[in-house]
Order: sequence, then C-alpha cells, then structure tokens
Amino acid sequence: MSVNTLLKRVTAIAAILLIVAGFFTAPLRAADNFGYTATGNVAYSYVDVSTTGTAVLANADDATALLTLPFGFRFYGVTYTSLCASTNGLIAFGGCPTGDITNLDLTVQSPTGNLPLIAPFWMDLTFAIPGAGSIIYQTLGAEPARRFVAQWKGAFALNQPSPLDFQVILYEGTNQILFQYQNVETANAEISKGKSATVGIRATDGQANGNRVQWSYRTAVLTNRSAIRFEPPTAIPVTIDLKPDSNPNCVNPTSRGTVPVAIFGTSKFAVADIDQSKLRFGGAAARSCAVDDVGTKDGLPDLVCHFETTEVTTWPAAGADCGKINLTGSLKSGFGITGSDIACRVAERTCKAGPTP
Ligand SMILES: [Ca+2]
Ligand SMILES: [Ca+2]
Ligand SMILES: [Ca+2]
Repeated sequence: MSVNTLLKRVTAIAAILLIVAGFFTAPLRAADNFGYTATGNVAYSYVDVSTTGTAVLANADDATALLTLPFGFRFYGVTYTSLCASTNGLIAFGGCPTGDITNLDLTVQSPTGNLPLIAPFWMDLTFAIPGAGSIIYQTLGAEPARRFVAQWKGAFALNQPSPLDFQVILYEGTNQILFQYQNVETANAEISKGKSATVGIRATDGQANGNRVQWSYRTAVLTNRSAIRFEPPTAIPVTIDLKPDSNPNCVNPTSRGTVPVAIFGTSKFAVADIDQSKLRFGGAAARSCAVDDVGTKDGLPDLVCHFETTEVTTWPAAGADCGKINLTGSLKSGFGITGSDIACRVAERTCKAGPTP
C-alpha cells in the first residue's frame, strides 16, 4: 500500500468516526431563527472568580438573585441592565424565573412567565446542603470590553455525591455568551455531563418562533474543561431586488441617473424601521427612498431606494459579465441589516441573452 493510499484510508476512517461521533454527541454548531449561532469549538479558559467575586444564594435552594449588570447586555434584540440568576443553573432577563425546578425542552415548551433565558446547566440544583457553594459574580476588564462572570460553584443535584462547577460569561459590546464547564462529570450517570439538564438560550416565545438554540436537552454531552459560545447575529439579513421587475439586472455602470433597489419587508421586518441615511448600495448612499409594495406585491410594505449609478463602486468590471453588489445599513435602533443582489453589465453576455422569467 502506498503512503497516499494509506493516508486516504486513514482519512476515510477518521471521517467515518467523526460522522458516527456526531450522532452521539452535541452538535459542534447550532443556529436559530433570530440568527444566533452556537459553537463548541471554543478554547476552554475558566475564569475563576470564587475568591474575588461577590457570592449570593449560599445555603439556598430554588431561589433567585437579581443582579445589576455593569453594562447594557443585548439579548435577542433587547438591551438589559440586570439579570436574575437561579440556583437551578439558569439566568432569566426581565424578571426572575419561578417554578424552574423542572427543566424544559426549549424547542417545544415555554417556562412559567415565558422569560428570555440563558441555561448553562438548568436542572433542579441546590446550595442548601452541607459543603455546597454559591453563585459568585464579578465584572472583569475595562469599558468597552468588560465581562460579567456568573459562576455556579459547588452546586449539587439531589442524590448526587459530587458538586458541579460551571460559569456563564457575558461580553460587553459583542453581546456574546460563553458557557464554561469546569466540573460536570460526576459519579451519578443520571446527572453527569448534563444527562438531566437543559443547555441553551431562548427568547420570549422561543419554542414557537424558533428564537432559541437548544444545545442539549437531557443528554450527556457536556465534558469537564469544555466551553460553548453563543453569538448574536451582527446584522439582519434582508432580501433586496436591484431593478424590481427586471431580471437579469442589467446596468451600464457609466450611465448617468439612478438605479432602484427594493428592500422587501416581511411579517417580522418592517421597512419603516430602516434608517435610510445609513443605507449603502455598493458604497453609494441613497438619493431618495419611498415605501411601495413591489415584487410579489404581498401586501407588506417594501422600501424602494434610488442610488446614483456612477456612485456605486462595486459594479462588475468590464469583461466580468455579472457580480454581486452588497447593501448594508442599519435600523433606527442601530442594529445592522445586510443584503445583496446580482448586477450584470448591459453590453455583456447575460444581458445580451435577454430577460429570464
Ligand atoms: Ca433546586
Ligand atoms: Ca431585479
Ligand atoms: Ca411587499
């Protein structure tokens, strides 16, 4: 067998093992309707605040603590200045969880109160036994890149001989969330590795609108010295149409005048929320915009903006035929939007071939 053949076989076996492993472990990536993504491909770097932070909920069971955040933390599009930490391995926004003894399936169930949740290790845990610890929190770093750490140190599940240690870190600015697991492998197989826990995040109504990332539900997938990072979307993807009612979108890059670009509204995205002054199509600012219902005329308002043709800097080069033009912008709230469409040069192949249905 040649070295090449051997390498191919080893690669093939490794690929099969990875695929097989994938069926029995948590996904390395996950995503939701809002645009949050989660990855387990993250370096573990436990930030132990147990001797420097502030402890709450020592000796408590099924209890919560409202904690003030040192910075505004944006979660599913809403900025919060406080959070509520529960002994049961859970964080809620906009209130404190009640009746959280039983951890739920975030994909089909709504918790009492329907609060947005961060669940690093949600199940019935307690600090109300001898030798148990507390939740310890601390803010680290300097503005505008601070981190808020909430650490469950020495939490016990019922009938479990050994304590659990894990933490959540919230990041200022990027609004990322990091779960880190220091000690989640225990002698009790029903508890170990999250076998009885819910791990993930959810927005209000997440079970119905798909705005939730459930990493695991009552599955033994967590290991000691591992981490999971949740990232919010940096911009909302929008559907746009260069030259509505034309396809292909033939453009003479040197012509004077403007090209129209439609930004389609949906049931979840109102074009009235767009900050028109921030729109850039191929680098060009919008000359004018008007609300209309174009394209499929679905009854939902769209925004049609006109851009000076010669101000667009990213038209396909001569000879390139067609190329993608990006639209960027933001909502009045400051949240980004992004979209793209294909433009073709009027004198080149695609446009010469004529309209396509
Ligand atoms: Ca409990
Ligand atoms: Ca078009
Ligand atoms: Ca429409």
